[in-house]
Parts: sequence; C-alpha cells; structure tokens
Amino acid sequence: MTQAPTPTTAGPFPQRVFSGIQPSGGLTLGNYLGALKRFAQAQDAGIETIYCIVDLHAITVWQDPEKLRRATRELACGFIASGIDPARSILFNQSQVSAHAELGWVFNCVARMGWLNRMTQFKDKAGKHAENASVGLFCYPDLMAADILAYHATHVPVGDDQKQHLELTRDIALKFNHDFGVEFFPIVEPVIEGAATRVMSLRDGTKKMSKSDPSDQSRINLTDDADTIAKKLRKAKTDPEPLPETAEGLKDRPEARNLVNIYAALSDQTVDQVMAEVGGQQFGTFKPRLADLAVAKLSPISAEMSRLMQDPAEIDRILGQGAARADAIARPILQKTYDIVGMIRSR
Ligand code: AQP
Repeated sequence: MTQAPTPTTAGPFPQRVFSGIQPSGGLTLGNYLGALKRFAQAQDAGIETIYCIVDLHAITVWQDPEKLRRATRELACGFIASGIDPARSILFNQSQVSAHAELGWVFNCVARMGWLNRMTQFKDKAGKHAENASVGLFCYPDLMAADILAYHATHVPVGDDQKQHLELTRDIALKFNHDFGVEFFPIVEPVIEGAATRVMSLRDGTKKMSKSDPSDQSRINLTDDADTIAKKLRKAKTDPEPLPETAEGLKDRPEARNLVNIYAALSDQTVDQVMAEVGGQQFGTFKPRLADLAVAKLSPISAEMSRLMQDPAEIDRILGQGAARADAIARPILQKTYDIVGMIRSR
C-alpha cells in the first residue's frame, strides 16, 4: 500500500515536501526504508517535492574530497534509482544553492546554545571528544532548519532519528516569527510513518543502522549484491526463540522486531499482517524468506545505480538543473528574511 505524507494544516503555506540525505558514505537499507522510499511516495502522490544531497552537512565530519564527490554522485543515483524523477521532483546538492548557508547563519543567531546542547545526535556523534568536534557539527541542526525553511517547506519525511532536529526547526521558526513580529516561516510537520522509521543494526537491535558504522556486517548497503544481502541477513543477530505468534510478543526482542519491521516495510504490509504470515516460524525459515524479499526489492535499485554511475557528467547536469530550480524558490525567501532582519539590500 502506498503511503503519502499525512496532509495537515499548513496555514497560509502551500503543501511542500523537503528532505535531505548526507553524502557521507553509501546508502543503507535504513536510508532507503526510512527516507528514499517515502520520498518517492510523496512525489508520486503529486505533492511538490524538493530533495537535497546535503554536502555541507557531510563536511561537519572529515570527508576526503574525492570520496565526497563520488558519494554525492552515487547518492544522486540512489535517489533516481529509488524512484525520484528529476523532472517531477527538484533534486540537487546543497552547496550549489547558497541560500542554505546564508539562512543557516541567520538561524545560528536565532537558536540558543541551550537548545543545541540538548541535541542527542551531537552527543552521539561527538562522543567523549566533544572538544575536538567541529563547530559545524554542533550547529548542524540550524543548517538543517535553514534547508527546510529556505523553501517554506511544510512537511518533512524523515526517519525517527531526526525527530529532535525537526522540533528544533519548529522552535527556530516560532522564535524568528515571534522576535520579528511576523508570520513568515511555517511550522513544519515531521512525517515519521510506517514500519521502518528506525531500522536497527543487524549486529545490535538497540543501535540504529548507519552508513558510518565501522562494521559493514551491521548494515545492508544499497550497492550490496544478492549474495552479500543474503549472507548478512542469515548472520543477523537474533535470539534462540522462534518468532512469536503476534506483534506483542516482539516487545522485548529488539533483533526479532527489527527483522519483522524490515520485512513489513519491504513488503508494504503492517507488522500485524506480517505476523499473521510468519508468526511462530524459526529464524532458519524466516531469514531466507526475508533475504529473498530484500534481494527482489533492492537488486533492481542497485543495478540501476550502477548503470547511472557510468555517466557522471549527466548526473552533474541533473544536479545543476535542480539547483537552479531550487535557487529560484529559495532566493526570494532569503531576500525577504534579510528585509525582515533589517539588512540593506541595495544591489
Ligand atoms: N536506520 C535508519 N532507519 C530509518 N531511517 C533512517 N535514516 C537514516 N538511518 C536510518 C534516515 O535517512 C535520512 C538521511 O539520513 P542522513 O544521511 O542525513 O543522516 P543520518 O540520519 O545520520 O543517517 P546515517 O545513515 O546514520 O548517516 P551517518 O552514519 O553519516 O550519520 C534521514 O531521514 C534519516 O532519518
């Protein structure tokens, strides 16, 4: 069943979807189910959709320049192979539209240190070495707010891990509107829906599947071949019990729950529907079934990504065209922001 973002009141603003992904490594099954698949659904539902490869966010941690360029193109191919049509959606990389960085600065001056100090993703990523983390990593959520609000986007489909950042985006919009006595920035709606809003590591059901996890066995990459996908799922950590009969039985079994959630999201079913199909099965039976499904769904995407990667000039052309369309929306919103803030614009 195709699920589009839930329409909600966007006040005086037209319904517009924005979301982004960092080119910080290969795409994972988590990025696909939590983000890309749902991006395509929003586009196919006829909503105006703007998708951004957030390269400025990626450099908040060290990126080798050549690898970053390659990852940006590969991510563009991942978007297109997952169903994003650059003629219907706007697809571009963030650094080509300077409104993101400019509005990000304004928001650095709106957000409060205390707000950013509460961001759990910074704590997770900076770990015990916060003193050595880049300033960019700390104010990452301000730039994310700018990404969204530069388009007056009203809906943002993301995985569950981004919920706190979206709350901050709402706080920034509210404070800006309040401080300047305007109703200029919309209060965005996070769209966090479906069975796979947080796909977990295959090695540890309590940790998010992530492209930067040092263990390749912890994730399925969209570029993995069929054998690798099957092997990783066969080896995925589970407990010794068979699957429970109903969804309630998954409650304290994070690894089992994760595999069932992945199956549900890949097969466009609810978890209850999946349990009616596979409840009581041994993992020896369920895992190959899940592997077959994952290979059937992901292989065409991976094949299409490899095909598209053969023509980097065409990818760059698509990103350039998308950037020009994005700039045409963001530039007037940025100009108006500068006006509201009190900047002289005399040329
Ligand atoms: N495990 C996940 N389950 C569901 N959704 C996920 N997303 C990421 N991981 C999962 C969603 O993918 C989108 C893009 O994420 P991102 O690349 O901007 O950054 P991230 O959330 O930090 O993703 P990663 O894979 O963990 O990247 P690294 O390792 O570079 O930090 C977002 O919508 C996110 O919710």
